[in-house]
Amino acid sequence: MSWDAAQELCSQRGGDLASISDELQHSMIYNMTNDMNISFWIGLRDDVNSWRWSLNTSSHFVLRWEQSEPDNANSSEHCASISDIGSWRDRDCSVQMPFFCDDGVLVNLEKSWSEALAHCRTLYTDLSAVLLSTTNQILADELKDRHLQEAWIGLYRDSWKWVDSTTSSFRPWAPDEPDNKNNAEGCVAMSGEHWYDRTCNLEMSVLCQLCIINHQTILTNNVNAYVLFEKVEKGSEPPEPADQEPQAQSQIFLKTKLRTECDLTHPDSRAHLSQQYTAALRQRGFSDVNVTIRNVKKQPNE
Ligand SMILES: [Ca+2]
Ligand SMILES: [Ca+2]
Repeated sequence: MSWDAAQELCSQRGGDLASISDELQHSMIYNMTNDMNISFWIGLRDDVNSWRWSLNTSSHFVLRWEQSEPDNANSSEHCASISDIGSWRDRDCSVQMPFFCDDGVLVNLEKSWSEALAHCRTLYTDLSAVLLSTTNQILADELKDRHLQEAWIGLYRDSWKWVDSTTSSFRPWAPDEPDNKNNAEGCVAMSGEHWYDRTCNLEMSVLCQLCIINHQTILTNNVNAYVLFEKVEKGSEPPEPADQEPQAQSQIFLKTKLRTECDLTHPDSRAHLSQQYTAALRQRGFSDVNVTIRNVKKQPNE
């Protein structure tokens, strides 16, 4: 299943692709899947257009990118510069160049973007945010006057985003990942304990995050359950539901194991989970589904 299809599947079940924002969630999922030897999609995606100002501003701004920018060349361009004609480029943040602090103060020192940010924050307030086209023109003119071609502004790309807007910097990438191979890897899969950026249209299993129950009083801690929908190999799919007259009914027992941070000792969360399983099985052609949750065990902290 492609990443987009995976997200669709999860949202049909009232959930979303899984967000994994800390070590605890990560080890829970790892423990659930480490004997399965598969890769599966999680809800992290490269957001190439996710630009924000270092100065914490909610202002909207008109983007003034140069043609064919931002291009995130070599997947390493996360900071923005302004040129002497007033157009913007994304650039490798470690490139050294002059920069504008807020209020349009040009600092003619060659610094990396983060050094520039630190400099401006010490002596002024921040790197320059360019919210108005007049400001943009003033900065461009300033560069021209000083015979400089390019300078940092306070715009940077916050590239990896969780679909559910979780903010967390927890990212257990595999060594040398994310590498955005062939400039085509915009989605994240987990395999074993590591994450990999992969091409979004790869066919893969899916980790959904379900059991998002709005009963704050019931559930004291996290309310996330992760359910893995394994990629079904061709030929092993369950048969299509038959349109013909009913045949002798057969019963199939399926047993599955789920790890969750939901409090399954509460009947409401059990019911919610049962509904989600029932829907998943119906979609796969099973009728008269009867889901029983048993052997609820509280695990000591792992
Ligand atoms: Ca660029
Ligand atoms: Ca990769």
